Formats: sequence, C-alpha cells, structure tokens
Amino acid sequence: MEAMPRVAVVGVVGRTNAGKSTLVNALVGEKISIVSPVEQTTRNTIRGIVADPRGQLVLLDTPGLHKAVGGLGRLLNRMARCSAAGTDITCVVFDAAEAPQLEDIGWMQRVAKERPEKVVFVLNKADRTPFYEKMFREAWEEAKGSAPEPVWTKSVATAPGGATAVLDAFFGLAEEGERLFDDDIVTDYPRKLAIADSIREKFLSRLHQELPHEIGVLVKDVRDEGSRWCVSAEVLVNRASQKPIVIGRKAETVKYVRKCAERELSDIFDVKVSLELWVRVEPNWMKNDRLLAEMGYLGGLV
Ligand SMILES: Nc1nc2c(ncn2[C@@H]2O[C@H](COP(=O)(O)OP(=O)(O)OP(=O)(O)O)[C@@H](O)[C@H]2O)c(=O)[nH]1
Ligand SMILES: [Mg+2]
Repeated sequence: MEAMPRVAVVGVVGRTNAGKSTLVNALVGEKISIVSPVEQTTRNTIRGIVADPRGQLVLLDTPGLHKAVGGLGRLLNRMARCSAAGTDITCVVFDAAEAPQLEDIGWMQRVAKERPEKVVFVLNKADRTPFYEKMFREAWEEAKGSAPEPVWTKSVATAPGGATAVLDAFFGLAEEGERLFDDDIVTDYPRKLAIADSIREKFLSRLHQELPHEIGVLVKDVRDEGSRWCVSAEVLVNRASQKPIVIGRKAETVKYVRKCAERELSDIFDVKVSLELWVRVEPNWMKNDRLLAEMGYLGGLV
C-alpha cells in the first residue's frame, strides 16, 4: 500500500526583506509572489503549494511587520498576525547577512512565548559574508526560556537548490494526511491580484525608493480574447505632484512598466497579455477601505 502523503500548512514569517517571498518562490518553483529589495513588498498573504513525492505543503507568504502607524501600516501588521495563526508549522526567516535586529528578537520571543509546536528557523542569505549564525543562536538562547528547540536550517533562497534543507525540514515535521489542494494548482491567489502585484513590482524596481508605498495598483478588467488577455489597470497615487513621476518623461516609466509586466505576465499565465495603464490621483487611497478591499487587502485573509 502507498504511504499517506505528508501535508502541512506553513506560515512563513519574519522581518521585512529577510527573503520570505524569495524562499517561497524557490520552494514552489514558480514565481508566485513578488520580490524586491524595497521593504514591505508583500502586501497580501499568498498561498503557494509545493507538490512533492513526499506530500504537499501549503506555504503562506506574509508581509513583513512594519512599524508604520495608521491605515495601510496597521492593516499589514494585522494581516501578518492573522496569517501566523492556524498553521501546522511556523517558519521564521532571518536575514543572517545582518546581525539580529529588534524584529528578529521579537519573532524569537513570540515563538518562545506562544510555543507553537513545530517551528523552523531559517538562516537565509547563507551566500553572504559575514554570516551571523552564531549571533542568531545566541539570541535564541537568550529568548527561548523553556521553549523547545526549533529546527535550524540555512538557505540561499536566490540559488537553485539553495533551499532544499528547508523543504526537508518541513517534510520532516509534516504529518500524514489528505492533500488539501489539487497538485496542479500552484497558487489560488486571485488572478487580478497577481497581475496587480506584477505591475506594482515593476514600478518599484523602476522608481526605487521614490514613493514605493504611495503607489497602489487596481486591476479593473481582464478581458479574455482567446489568444490574448487585455488587462486594464489603474495606478493610484496620493497627490497630483506624484503623477508625472509615475508616468515619467515622455511616458518612459509607464512604457517600461507595461513592457516588463506584459512579458512577465505572458510567461506566468502562458497567454499573450496586453496591458493598459491609467494613472489616477486618489488622495488617501491607503485609507480608503473600499479601494483597499478591491486591491485584496481587506477580507479574504487566510
Ligand atoms: N544574497 C541573497 N539575497 C537574498 C536571498 N534571499 C533573498 N534575497 C534578497 O533579499 C531581498 C528581499 O527579498 P524578499 O523575498 O522580497 O523579502 P521579504 O522577506 O519577502 O520582504 P517583505 O515582503 O518586504 O516582508 C531581495 O532583494 C532578494 O533578492 C539569499 O539567500 N541571498
Ligand atoms: Mg515578501
């Protein structure tokens, strides 16, 4: 008789920029979640599904915690808190290319206090020197109290095969059970939100630190014309003065974003994609619940 598959829901948490999304992408093997060097890139909790001969893992990629106050910042914190609950395994990702920071210690203290049964600590960015493994282990010694020892692993989330040890750790902790999803579904992240994330990522990479969190992308319509999807999306900015920055000189920025996002979306969805982008000034969109809901930031939490 065939062995039962091992199945687990894994909440991937950790401070912003630790490499959570990169790790989830590496494990799932397809680009499902956007990655960028800008902090707080991930806004929605994304489910990535790993199908493996050993079984199935459902990975929840969460936004990094942020100290920001008010509207969106508070929301993000709430989401991160929500998505760490109700999982079988908690995976804390640390950027070990930097010495432990306050948030890292915070995650350790939370793990020690809440004592979730199964915890994996990932020391990510193991390709970098210096690598602060010793300091992270010492920080844990200090934080752990009487909590049980987590499974420690290292990873290079950016390198092919660089996260195998993490996968092994998950399957080592997963219990036998029924698969939760069909194996051919890589993610059930809604299509419109995935498209919006891709577009937003291109703006972030083009504009760097200029207004990264002031941009919201709203996918209004995806028209399936058989061999082609026609996507129309709005790019929301806070103030009129930001509009020319987002559009760029001779519309260069918008053109660049459109081209890159079209290419990436065609790859992801395996269909030609043409994109229409409209830049709209919407003061305080970050505090507008209706818009936030339309962007998927409210409700639908896992
Ligand atoms: N050198 C190196 N860089 C990495 C590694 N993993 C991730 N990175 C880089 O670290 C940066 C942040 O990665 P993300 O995956 O977006 O980080 P995150 O934890 O999801 O961040 P938030 O979504 O903001 O919470 C990106 O520039 C990645 O390319 C790694 O193993 N080695
Ligand atoms: Mg992320």
